[in-house]
Amino acid sequence: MKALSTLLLSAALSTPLLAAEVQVNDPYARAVAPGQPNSAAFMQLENLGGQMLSLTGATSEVAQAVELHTHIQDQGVMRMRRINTIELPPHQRVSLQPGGLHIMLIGLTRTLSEGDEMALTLTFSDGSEQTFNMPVRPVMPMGAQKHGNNMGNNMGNMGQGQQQN
Ligand SMILES: [Cu+2]
Repeated sequence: MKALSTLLLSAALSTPLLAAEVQVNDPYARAVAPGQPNSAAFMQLENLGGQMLSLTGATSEVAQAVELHTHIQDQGVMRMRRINTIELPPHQRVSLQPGGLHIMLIGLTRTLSEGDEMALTLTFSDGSEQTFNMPVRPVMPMGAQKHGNNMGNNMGNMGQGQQQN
């Protein structure tokens, strides 16, 4: 829970106005090898309020574009697909995790190495924003520790299907 308290503190410092009633838990970004163009961020989003909300976008200085993505099964193959929103039902926790919903960091402007930190800003359907820092750490593809074949590496092949993640 140390990460959470650090997160809440940094969120409080960076957003003086009361943000959406969404609590961000355990955010982290995928470490990628130098030169890799893309990465992804994961976290749990908990809508503490009684109103339906959704995540409508995200930005970060570490990437030229930030998109909301999910994975779908397409004829037995996992593929990433861009989505416009991630719904956050009241009093529920939504997990963004490898192999599922995630925040795609496209066109990295710097290397994301294990131990780094990066900032991310989330925009919600009520117009509010939250900016917070997250650690960069290794994220293994589901079920395997294969090198050099993770989601970030495969973004350029998005139309061709994903074997990992
Ligand atoms: Cu993606």
